[in-house]
Amino acid sequence: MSKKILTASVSALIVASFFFFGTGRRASGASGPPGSKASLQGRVAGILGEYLEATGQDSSEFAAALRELSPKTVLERFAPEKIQAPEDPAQKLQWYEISNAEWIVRNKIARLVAIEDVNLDENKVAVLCTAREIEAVRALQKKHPIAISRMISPADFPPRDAVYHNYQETLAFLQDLQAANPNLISVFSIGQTHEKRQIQAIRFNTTEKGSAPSQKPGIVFMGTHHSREHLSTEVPLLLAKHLAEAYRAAGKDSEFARLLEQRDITIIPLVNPDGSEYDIATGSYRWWRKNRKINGDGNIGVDLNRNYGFHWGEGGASDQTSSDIYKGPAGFSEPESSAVRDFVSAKTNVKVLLSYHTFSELILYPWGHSNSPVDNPKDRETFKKLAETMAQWNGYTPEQSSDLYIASGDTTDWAYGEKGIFAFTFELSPKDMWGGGGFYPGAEAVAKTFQANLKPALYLIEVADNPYKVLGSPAD
Ligand code: 0X9
Ligand code: ZN
Repeated sequence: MSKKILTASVSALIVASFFFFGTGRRASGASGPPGSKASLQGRVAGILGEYLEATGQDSSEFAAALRELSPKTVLERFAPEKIQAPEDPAQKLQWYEISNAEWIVRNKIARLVAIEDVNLDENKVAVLCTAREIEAVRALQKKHPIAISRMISPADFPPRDAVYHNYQETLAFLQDLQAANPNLISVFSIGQTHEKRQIQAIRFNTTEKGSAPSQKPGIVFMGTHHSREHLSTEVPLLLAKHLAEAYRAAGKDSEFARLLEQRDITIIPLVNPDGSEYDIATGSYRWWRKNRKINGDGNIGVDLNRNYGFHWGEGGASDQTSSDIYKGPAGFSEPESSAVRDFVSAKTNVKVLLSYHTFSELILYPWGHSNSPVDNPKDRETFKKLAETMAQWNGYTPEQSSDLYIASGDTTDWAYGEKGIFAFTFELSPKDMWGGGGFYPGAEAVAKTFQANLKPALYLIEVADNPYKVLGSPAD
């Protein structure tokens, strides 16, 4: 077996394994009572079998090696979080609202717990503390007429990952950028999710704002189709910040200012806010992948990267609502994928698109639903050239999506197949589970991964006027 195939197979198996471990409900190939060793082995074998069948790859040697791993080893390698000790309830932080908190009493509270927010008009504060700490605050009631009530915790990342942005923080981040750069930036919603959250977009265009059409060459960056891939929100957020700051810092006649003045750039950092909030809502990650569609049979969620309506429902997508790769009842059945479709369809100036995912350190280009390369030889060469150039900077592996595994209904097949857009999927860091943290690579991954991927993003912005120029020949 060549190293290339082994690499692709390992990546695919890791991802397939997460489908199972992420929900504990992927049933294919299961045998034995749920949770038993036989059941686990059966499911691992089932997932592998499905993958090998879908890709038609001859990986019997690799399959045999994997089947020899004990379920415990599989858990340790692929899902270490699942075997960590449960959290100590005494340490669990909870939000409380304390009213009648005048200045004097606020100072007494501040000596006992962390005051996170103060509402001066209503004389109330929000605190985040343990049950024991709030009892100490309660003792102040002997002298002061304060009232204490529990608040529903806003979904948030565990403290060690506080650098990541939840839904509210993402909106605030974008709005702050707009407020500081009104000539360059506009922020608007491209649609609403099942749970009525906004799918927010930030646009960099020195002349057109909001959803107004533009003649300038367009490019779209997106993040977090998959809930647990939070790093894929952070990288586009930092890209937005970088563009704003670099534009302000650049002289009026600088090359960078001129580039931004001639482009129409949209960044949609959080395509699946319902899923991503659900993933962090308990304070421990839930390994959630899909959106939060109520399927009506007790199973929740559609895989948004199987729901785009181009070759929808072919290989590598499931019709089982319980599956982590459930394709949905129809192509574009979901508000999130439909919002992206409508937004991109309206922007006929878009030539390039990049959808960030995690993880495996790959640069993927169409097709993903088929092993055949794209028909048009010039497009094929352009995809390859763009991917290989970007790979020099981030060190990722450039390849056709189907080399990873066949999957239909993804964003990039639709964008290229229906709209002729040069569309890429980046699988960001880490490269694998061993040492990298998988879907949850920690705070230190954010700046590093952004830095590694800045040049590729700027390059795509630069070539968006005519991607064929990378071939050194005139446009069609
Ligand atoms: O399976 C996916 O949707 C992507 N991988 S992830 O681990 N982020 O879930 C890869 C999509 C690449 N596209 C195809 N292989 N068609
Ligand atoms: Zn993904």
